[in-house]
Amino acid sequence: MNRTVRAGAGLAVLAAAAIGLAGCGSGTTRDATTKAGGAPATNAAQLAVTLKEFSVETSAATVPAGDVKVTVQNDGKIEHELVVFRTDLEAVSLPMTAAGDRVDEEGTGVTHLDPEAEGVAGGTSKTITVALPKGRYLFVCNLAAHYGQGMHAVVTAV
Ligand SMILES: [Cu+2]
Repeated sequence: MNRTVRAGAGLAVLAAAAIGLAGCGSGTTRDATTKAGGAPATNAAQLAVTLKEFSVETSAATVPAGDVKVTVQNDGKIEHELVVFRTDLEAVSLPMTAAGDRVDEEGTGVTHLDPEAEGVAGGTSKTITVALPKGRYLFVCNLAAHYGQGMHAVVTAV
């Protein structure tokens, strides 16, 4: 008897949570729709990044500071990714992990930014929007050994 009562109460709680989540979700969607018609979408600068074995090319070396919509196109045959670091270090001098095959995303002299464009398969693209305050950034593919083989580019936000 007690078990039945508890199970019933549990279901009621779950149902309430589900309703709460649904309500929350639709409210968020409405907000997002409203905002999409406003300033953020039109204000975001655009940058095209092309990845391949083994290079990172950007459509511009300089972007306006602020939100930047980055379209990451993988023109290579293998998977790549795009990771953005704020840094004043030379393009080939980023701190490396102990294994020595990747940039240490927590390393000294670099600040790792989110989001990343991860797991971009050959021949596909992903789009991310990154907030870039005025400063110097390195766009890197941080899959094992890819940075070391030349997958990096400098972008300056002004
Ligand atoms: Cu790569």
